[in-house]
Amino acid sequence: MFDLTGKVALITGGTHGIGMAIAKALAQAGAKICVNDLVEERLVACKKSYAEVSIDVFTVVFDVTNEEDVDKGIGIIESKVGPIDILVNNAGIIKRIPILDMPVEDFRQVIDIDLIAPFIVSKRVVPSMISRGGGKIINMCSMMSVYGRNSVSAYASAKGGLKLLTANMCCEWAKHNIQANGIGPGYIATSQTEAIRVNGHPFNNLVMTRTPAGRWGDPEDLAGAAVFLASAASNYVNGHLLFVDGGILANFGYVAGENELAE
Ligand code: NAP
Ligand code: GCO
Repeated sequence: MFDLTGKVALITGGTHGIGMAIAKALAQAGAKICVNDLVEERLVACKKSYAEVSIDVFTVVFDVTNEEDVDKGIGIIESKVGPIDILVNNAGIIKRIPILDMPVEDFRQVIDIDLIAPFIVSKRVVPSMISRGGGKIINMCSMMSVYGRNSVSAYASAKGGLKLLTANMCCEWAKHNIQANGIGPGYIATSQTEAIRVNGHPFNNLVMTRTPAGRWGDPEDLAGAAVFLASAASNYVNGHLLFVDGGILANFGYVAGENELAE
């Protein structure tokens, strides 16, 4: 039930980080992998990394926020590889700026990429899924789909919206045997979190103490959840947000030493 042989998967922004880890996992389960990026050079560079694990990745340049670009890019995939069975809306950015200091253009850019782009790409891919009897959509949500924190208002607004866009995809497309679910990673060691992960950074200390697993997540920690939500194993799972977070959302406070909080 976890076999993806014969399936075509598009992972947006899959040239590194979480997207690449998920793409490699879907490939290991049998899927043919397609990734896009904004920049050709990054696609050329990622091919080498995929080839190191014997994955012949199909790459295409398009901006997920541009409807025309998306239409062309998906058209290239459909003609060169085949219709998309699994769509992972992974591409995303974050801007950590307090509300009062944040230019509206910055807020809008995060919403465009993290929320409106999954709408645009899904809208382009789903008609073919419907005509072929079904498909899988995985939206890359976040802990910030359910929590805010200082300085990430745009990101949390986008990821919160993406959680409910996922629910609406479920409501509208379940009858076509399309399952749309989200993955909510905890704090994962990628370029997105580099700035807050340096040793001694207060946020690094917070993550290390608040996460029961006692570590930052690796992109590969998300692989199993992605294969599950991309496969027949999740055919009755829909509109769900699956957190993969080392237990942080289950933890109200600090995980202090064994007995410090015992009495
Ligand atoms: P990342 O390393 O920054 O990767 C993001 C990818 O999205 C990059 O390949 C980037 O391409 C691509 N991208 C950005 N804007 C794009 C656009 N307009 N068109 C096409 N591609 C675009 O980040 P990550 O940590 O792997 O995150 C991947 C996803 O997981 C994001 O949605 C993020 O919000 C989410 N997430 C991350 C964490 C975490 O702790 N890292 C936790 C929860 C959720 P370029 O490199 O060319 O810019
Ligand atoms: C931040 C982090 C988080 C993580 C992730 C948590 O600045 O708080 O970047 O947003 O990336 O989204 O799920």
